[in-house]
Amino acid sequence: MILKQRSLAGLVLALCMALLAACGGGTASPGNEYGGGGATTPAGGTSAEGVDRNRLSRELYFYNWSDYIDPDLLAQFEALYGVRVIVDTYDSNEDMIAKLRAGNSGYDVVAPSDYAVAIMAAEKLAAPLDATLAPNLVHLDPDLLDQPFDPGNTISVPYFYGITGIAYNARSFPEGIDSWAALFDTSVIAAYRGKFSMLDDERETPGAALRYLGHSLNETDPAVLQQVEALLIAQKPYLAAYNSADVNRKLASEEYVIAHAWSGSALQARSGLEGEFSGNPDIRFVIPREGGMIWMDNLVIVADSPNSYTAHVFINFLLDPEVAARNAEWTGFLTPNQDALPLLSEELQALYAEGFAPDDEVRQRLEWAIRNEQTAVFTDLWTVVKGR
Ligand code: SPD
Repeated sequence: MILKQRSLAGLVLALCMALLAACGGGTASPGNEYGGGGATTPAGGTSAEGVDRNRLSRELYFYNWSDYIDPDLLAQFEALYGVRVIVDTYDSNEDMIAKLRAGNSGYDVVAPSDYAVAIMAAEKLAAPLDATLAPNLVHLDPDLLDQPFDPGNTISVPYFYGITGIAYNARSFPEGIDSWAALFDTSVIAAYRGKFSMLDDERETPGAALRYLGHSLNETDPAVLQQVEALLIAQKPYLAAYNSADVNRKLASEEYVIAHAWSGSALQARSGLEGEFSGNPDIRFVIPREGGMIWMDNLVIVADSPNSYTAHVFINFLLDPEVAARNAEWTGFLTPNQDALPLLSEELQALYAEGFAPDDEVRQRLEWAIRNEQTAVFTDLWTVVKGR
């Protein structure tokens, strides 16, 4: 697929890494679930780029959202540093945080969304970030740093951002979609009963319902939340599932004709994922006129990570503009790396312009989820809705 094309610079980088691995004379390391095994550890010592190889662990455990890192980058990282990155995946901030709360998770790096960074900070689940170990921070867009959920970026580094709206198949909806009614109005959704999904997410799905009803997605007035609960319960019999895991695949295969989706997942449905599934050229993405969510996922080192130094090196690697651009091409999400933007392919930029990224007009209709004492109520609301 076009999104997986390698730039010339990327090819050169990969060749250099392969050469380094071949000449390193280090120990062989096994592959992981993404492949990429068999690379050799480069010789020890501190490299020219300032990494002290003697402080690197042999493995790093990355707990990440599904379909959210180009597997080739893991192989590149292993070839460069001799560190095998093991990736486990989750599909909601709450699932990830529950694992960390239990303690001894074994994970080194996680990717919480904005409001979830605030939860991790409050519960002391994150390790301090040492900016001197991540010089590539200079490549990030300053407008996306120093956010209210982590002033000064003391524990988090922007990874990707995105928007949440409706992905649909243009052959099923030739007139297009412009309202959340397409997912909530029971007189409308009856026509595609069992062929659509909502995100399995305690902030996203009540948030979409709130915007449909004309409210902020952070509204916590009990009377309004009663309406949200009623709307979501009325919708349930028509849903195929609450699904945050493989909406991309099910839209691409046309098992779903429409879905509540993250922008990058929708773009994956459109373009496919190399080695995983083929894209579907009829997939479109829209932020409904009532508005939707904007969010940012961030790299955070887990408080009890024994591999904090290696975690910093991994984060710094992901912040390299060439690496960040490749990752954005693969995932379809929006990179906060301003020096990666000129490296993005024309094909990806055309898809962004088509609606898979917000323009100035759409940005006016987007809202961030905020975490405070009041919004904690969404956990209870979601438990009630899921239990019905
Ligand atoms: N498949 C990757 C999905 C990343 C989603 N980020 C979470 C946004 C939460 N509002």
